[in-house]
Amino acid sequence: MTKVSLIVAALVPKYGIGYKGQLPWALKEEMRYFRRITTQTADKNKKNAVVMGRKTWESIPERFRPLKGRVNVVLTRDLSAFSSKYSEEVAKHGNNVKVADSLKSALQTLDMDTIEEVFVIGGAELYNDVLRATPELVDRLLLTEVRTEKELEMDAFIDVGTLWKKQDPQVWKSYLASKGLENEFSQDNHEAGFQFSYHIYSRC
Ligand code: FOL
Repeated sequence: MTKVSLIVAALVPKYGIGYKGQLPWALKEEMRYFRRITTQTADKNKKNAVVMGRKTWESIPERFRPLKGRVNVVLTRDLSAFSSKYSEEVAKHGNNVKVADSLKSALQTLDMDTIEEVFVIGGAELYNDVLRATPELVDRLLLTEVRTEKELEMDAFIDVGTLWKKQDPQVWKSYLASKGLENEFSQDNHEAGFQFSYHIYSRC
């Protein structure tokens, strides 16, 4: 079965990722990293896919939805409710939006001859389900560690567990280089009262 990369930005040490259905911050450079990493391919004839839960789809501003240049797969338990609610968006973007009721069926839906990398992009329910139930489907975690002095309210957390080990910065650098993104991003970033750094975790 196709493997996936999980990409997430989380506030350490509690791994908070969201509040009231939205990201707890607006970090332009971090969002650029998300967009570039999930869009860029080594093979120009292929696209990447982003798999997300229904609430994450709804959290993305309409003007950015579906995420462009990527095949979007939305997971929902109620396929017909989603299809009727978003029929226009889905019709307009035909091939770029797919709906599935589980990660496994999402992966079966994708034509992997034309897809380079599949990213799981959240939210908390999907991340935690995948990490608990099918960690073997996950090749790597692309985890942005976010730090701040601010008192932030959070109501969504990821449970990384003990199965994952942070790799040396070299591993992150070679992953970026494999996409032609070397030197585009620095490890140590500061924006709007937040500090953030990019990491790759692999299974122990
Ligand atoms: N992973 C990381 N590292 N950072 C994130 O912010 C993140 N966010 C999600 C999943 N994984 C993440 C889910 N939330 C957009 C909005 C919310 C969102 C994911 C994507 C979005 O609008 N993206 C546009 C870029 C918008 C812009 O340039 O401001 C895109 O094209 O990717």
